[in-house]
Amino acid sequence: MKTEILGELQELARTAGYYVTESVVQNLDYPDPRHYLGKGKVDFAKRMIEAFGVSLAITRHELSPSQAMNLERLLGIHVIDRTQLILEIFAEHATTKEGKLEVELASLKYQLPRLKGFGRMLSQTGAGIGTRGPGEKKLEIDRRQAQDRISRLRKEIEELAKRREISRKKRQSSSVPLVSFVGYTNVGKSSLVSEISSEDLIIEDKLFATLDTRVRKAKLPAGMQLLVSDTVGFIRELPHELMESFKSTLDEVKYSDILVVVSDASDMAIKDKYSVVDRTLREIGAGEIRRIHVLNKIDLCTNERLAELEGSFPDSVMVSALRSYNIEGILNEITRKLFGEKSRRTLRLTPAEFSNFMRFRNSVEVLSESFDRELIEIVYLSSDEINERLISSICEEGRK
Ligand SMILES: Nc1nc2c(ncn2[C@@H]2O[C@H](COP(=O)(O)OP(=O)(O)OP(=O)(O)O)[C@@H](O)[C@H]2O)c(=O)[nH]1
Ligand SMILES: [Mg+2]
Repeated sequence: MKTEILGELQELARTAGYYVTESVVQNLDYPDPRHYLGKGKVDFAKRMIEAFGVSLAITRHELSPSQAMNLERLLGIHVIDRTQLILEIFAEHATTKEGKLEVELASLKYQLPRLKGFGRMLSQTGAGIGTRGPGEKKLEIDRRQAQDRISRLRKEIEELAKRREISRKKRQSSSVPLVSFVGYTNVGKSSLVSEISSEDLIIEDKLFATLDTRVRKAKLPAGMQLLVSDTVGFIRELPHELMESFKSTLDEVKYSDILVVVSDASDMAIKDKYSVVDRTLREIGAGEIRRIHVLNKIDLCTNERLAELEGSFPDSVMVSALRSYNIEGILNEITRKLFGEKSRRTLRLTPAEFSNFMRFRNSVEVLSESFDRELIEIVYLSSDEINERLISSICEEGRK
């Protein structure tokens, strides 16, 4: 587990554009409260830094302001923690206005308590000048500015979220089902969504290539329309500042009809990562939504590995986005979940309700229509899922 987390940290560093030379592992139950590393490891790290000409150290745990300061002083190079590294990646990858605002907010929330440490350091240097050192003044301005900016960002994000809520409601009242692709970062979600929706997405061998949830149109083999959304990848121990911010972008997920949970079949840590995804889904209120589990990247697996996976994840669809292998397997499973097990139903509708019903004609199978005085009697086949949407849409229209 330890080496795996370290491996992931290296991947994150690589994604942020750093070249990783060395890792220093310390076997302590807790990081040293003052310097993060114990004395022996500090000396060891210093030797590494000199030998390899290292210019940046990244720590696996979040550092307190004083730990960061002390460690920087001891090592003589710039030190950042995993949270800062992830924030850096998010800042670089955010493309939409909302994404950019969310990252800025998360980063200010991270910095705010740390401005105190910074201020203390500055006021110490200015301690001889007067009761209020120049550092302290700077600190107050910094902190006030940061707080102002945070409240302005929150307002702007709220506005954007309202707009998104309106378009989501519009979409919900239409008959087209929404399927969200979710999963650990770098498993191939965007690759699969672009296979299905034939729209090009950002696909990179980097963590968090996708930060913004966007909805695209797709079609099932039987001709039914579908909306698919590609989402930000999950990661263990996502800094809470970011989790808070990205909960709103993940709102889409909560309103999906089906979740396609994607795993990387070639990843030995697949089970741990699946638990992280499962936990995150529950945290964002999407734990109850029906799932299809997809094992992607099977082109990288041996037959033994595939047999083993079949045992551990018996109901999964095995695919390779890279080789366009078995994409139809996902589509068939979506069709079965959405439209399978159809039952015969009868409704008597007013003309207005009937025109609303007709918006669902791609998702149901109409058997007969007959007129009975003012009403239209319609007999049709549909799944429970679609029927529920249909009825609530008709009722909602009726209330307007
Ligand atoms: N070998 C192999 N590589 C794949 C497959 N699918 C995706 N990849 C590669 O995996 C990497 C990540 O793919 P993405 O589609 O960006 O993954 P993602 O889950 O959207 O990643 P994030 O948005 O960063 O969370 C890219 O280098 C892809 O080319 C596959 O089936 N086989
Ligand atoms: Mg992606």
